[in-house]
Order: sequence, then C-alpha cells, then structure tokens
Amino acid sequence: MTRAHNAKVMNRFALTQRLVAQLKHDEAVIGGIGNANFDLWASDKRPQNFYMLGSMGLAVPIALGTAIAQPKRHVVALEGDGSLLMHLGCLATVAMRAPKNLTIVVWDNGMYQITGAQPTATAASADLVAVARGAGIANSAWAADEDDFERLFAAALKDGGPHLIAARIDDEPAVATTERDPVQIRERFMRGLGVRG
Ligand SMILES: Cc1ncc(C[n+]2csc(CCOP(=O)(O)OP(=O)(O)O)c2C)c(N)n1
Repeated sequence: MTRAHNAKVMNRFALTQRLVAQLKHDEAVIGGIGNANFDLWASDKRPQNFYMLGSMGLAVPIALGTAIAQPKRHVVALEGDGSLLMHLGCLATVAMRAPKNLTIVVWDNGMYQITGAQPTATAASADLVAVARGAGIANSAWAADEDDFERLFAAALKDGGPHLIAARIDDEPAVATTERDPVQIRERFMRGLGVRG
C-alpha cells in the first residue's frame, strides 16, 4: 500500500490528460475551483464537464448529487487538497450514500496554490486517504506513480465505488483558465447530461 510520503510527485495537467483519455461512456467530470478545473478545461472541452467557479470544496458535493440523479452514468470529482479540507464532511456523506458510480480524485500539492501557495494541513500532517478511509470510503488509495494512477482510475470506472484516488502533485501552474461564464457552463453541462434539450 502506497503512503502519502512515498507517492511520487506528479503533474496535475499530465494526470488530467491521462484521466480524460480513459473516458469512453459520457462520464460526467466535475472540476473543483481553480487549477482542478483549469487543467480539465485544457485537457478536453467535453459537454459532460462542469467547472466550479468561486467556492471551494463543492466538486464532491456536486458530483455526489449528479451520481445520485444519474446512477447509470459514472461521475468523477476533481478537487484540490485545500478545497477538500474545507469541506471534509462531504466524504462521510459520500460513504453513507455509497454511490457505486462516483470517483473522487484529489490533487494534493500541500498548498492553496492559486491564492499564493500558503501551506495546507497536508503539508504537515493530514493524510487525505486516511481521512477518506476513516469517513468510510474503503476504496481510497494514493497513486504511487502515473501508471498506478491510470490503473486505479481504470479500476474505479469498472468496479463498484465510491472510490477516492489521491495524487501528490507539483507546483506547476495550470496551463489555461476556464471561461468565466457560469450560465454557459451550467447550460452546456445540462445538455451534456441530457437533461436540457
Ligand atoms: C469558500 C472559499 N474560501 C476561500 C476562497 C479563496 N480561494 C480560492 S482558490 C483557493 C485555494 C484552493 O486551494 P486548492 O483547492 O488546494 O487548489 P490549488 O490552488 O492548490 O490548486 C482559495 C483559498 C474561495 N474561493 N472560497
């Protein structure tokens, strides 16, 4: 079992591209505020992607609601460590509802990068995989390296969830910024999910 301190430090954009390349069935992907959704936007502008603007910690709650509303569709949440730390309670709710079609990916760079790289608690002592397991998400793991990340994500898409995959990442800034139009983002996502004509 890989632990936080011996997981390889990887790159968020490279991993996001690998993740998107595995999507084949119109899976929904919810990008959390800032870098998580910027790199998702840069990887592929799928209509099933949703880009959270403004508030931290909402990728998992939005993904949970989507997974419950559309149980046949796999739903992926991409969230930074700082944002997940702000909303840790959502992990316990995910475990309690236990949607089989939900995968959470945490990008852990140990900092609030986009607001000036202030350190988060994961830089000191918090281990988000241990937290997720404690909340009741048994299928929670650190990705040891890029290949392990791909393997864990493929297994999550195939096997019953919920799953949480944590990746240690470097401090490279995101490669692009998402369009800042919440109405467009919402409308495209709803069309992508087939709930708006
Ligand atoms: C509720 C809330 N508090 C504070 C902010 C300001 N803020 C925006 S992004 C961010 C840091 C996000 O950190 P993390 O999720 O770890 O992503 P990173 O920037 O490291 O990629 C902060 C503090 C906010 N947008 N919403």
